[in-house]
Amino acid sequence: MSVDRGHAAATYDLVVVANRLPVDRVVEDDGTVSWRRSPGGLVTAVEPVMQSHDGAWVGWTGGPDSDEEPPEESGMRLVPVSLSEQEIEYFYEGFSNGTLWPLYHDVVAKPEFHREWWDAYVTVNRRFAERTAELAAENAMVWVHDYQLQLVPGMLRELRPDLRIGFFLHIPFPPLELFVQLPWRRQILEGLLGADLVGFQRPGGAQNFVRLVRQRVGHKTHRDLVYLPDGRTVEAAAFPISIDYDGLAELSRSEAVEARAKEIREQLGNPRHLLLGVDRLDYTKGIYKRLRAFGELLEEGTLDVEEAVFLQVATPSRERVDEYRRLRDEIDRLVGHINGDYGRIGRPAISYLHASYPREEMAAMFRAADIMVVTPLRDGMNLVAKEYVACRESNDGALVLSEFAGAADELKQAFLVNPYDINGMKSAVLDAMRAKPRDLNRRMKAMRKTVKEHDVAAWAAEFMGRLSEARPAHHKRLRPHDSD
Ligand code: GDG
Repeated sequence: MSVDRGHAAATYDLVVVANRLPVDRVVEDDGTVSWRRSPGGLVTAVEPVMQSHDGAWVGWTGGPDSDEEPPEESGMRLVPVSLSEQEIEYFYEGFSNGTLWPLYHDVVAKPEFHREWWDAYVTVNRRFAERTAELAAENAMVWVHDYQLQLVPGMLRELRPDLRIGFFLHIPFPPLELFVQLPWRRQILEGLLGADLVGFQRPGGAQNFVRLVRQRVGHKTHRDLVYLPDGRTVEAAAFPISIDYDGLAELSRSEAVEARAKEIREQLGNPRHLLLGVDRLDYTKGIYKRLRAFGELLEEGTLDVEEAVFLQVATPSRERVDEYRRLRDEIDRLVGHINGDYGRIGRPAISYLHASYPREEMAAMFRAADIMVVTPLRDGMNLVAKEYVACRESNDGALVLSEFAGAADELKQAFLVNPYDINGMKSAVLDAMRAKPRDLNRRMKAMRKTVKEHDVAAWAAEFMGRLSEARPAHHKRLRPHDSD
């Protein structure tokens, strides 16, 4: 129960802690400040749980030195954590996105290790932990999110041993052989072990974590449980994240979206096959290799622009990080080259959009596309694959999906590919183009059923349910005789 609501000393039964608050600060032309709910599944996911609890959300506003508190959103208090310009550079762009992000994604780019980045990571994690410790009611549940905040569970446990702490990692958790490159590997593992429940997208992530804890920290483990010397037990498990299936399916059925989907196809010259890619412009998403595969199909004459057009949306992302600038240049060059060689007047082979769009426009693109191409080199889950499926009311359309996306565990009826195998991707695209409508129908129906049944509300309920069963900190579990 909350105490002194609206007062500085108010406390909450449930506290969500994430790098970003679920709202963006918008300054209008006349200088007035407003807050806009930011797109993203996490708010939708935790909204129902938040409404039945008395909830607060702790996060950064996205700008420097701002601790202005936004108004409540969906019944939860939004509590800002302020970052200085230098912390944005060292903690966010540096350690989070220049060290951990590439290290956790199979080292597809080279992680950089800088001691001053690490120091900022510790400082900012401590700020999040301290703010959360002030806000959580006695025995409250705290749900910490993602790679930017891996030290928070441990720091919070020290400040508040009464709390039930859950942590969910949205990105992959790497195998031991890669994780051990990290000079601060021990501190990160100890940070995570502050939680009662550590959630991952795939079972492999949980296994990697438990193996590391056993081999590198020396704790006893049994299957997905870790036994700590103080008698606490930490559980590691997979909770594959999902989308608001019903909400998106409904939007995609609207007349406006249907009309817009038709218009998009017309504007692209009504090709027989419209291929679509939608990604943040990130080197993990495999955009370059995917477009190369398409370019080769045109080069060989297997396809031509009259029959197939590729629409690629690349949402601007992390533009101040060097590696992202380089990627943008490389893709610009490749698209220019393919369009220069194979496009015709009014008919580029690739329609490349470096911009972000409203939800309705995204739904219209999903409805318009015959083949959705999702080929990350590594991805925690990939929500775009699930969103495409939710928009295919007529059970048509094909999904070409990387084996290395978490979504491949559930979307088994997709045309699965190894995104490093350009020939393999070319064949999968051709298979998808040539598949019989009956085959596509069968595949899409099965995938829609999976995503509908396992939507984001189910995901949040499962995680929270498991966390609420976690033993309180003082409760000692019996240890097994053996560990594995
Ligand atoms: C991380 C993990 C994991 C994209 N462009 C626009 C737009 N989007 C939306 C998509 C989708 C979301 O952003 C992107 O989610 P993804 O899952 O594809 O990828 P990440 O951003 O890398 O997310 C990932 C996820 O966390 C959740 O745990 O699945 O593996 O890397 O919803 O539709 N939305 C709008 N306009 C755009 O231009 N409105």
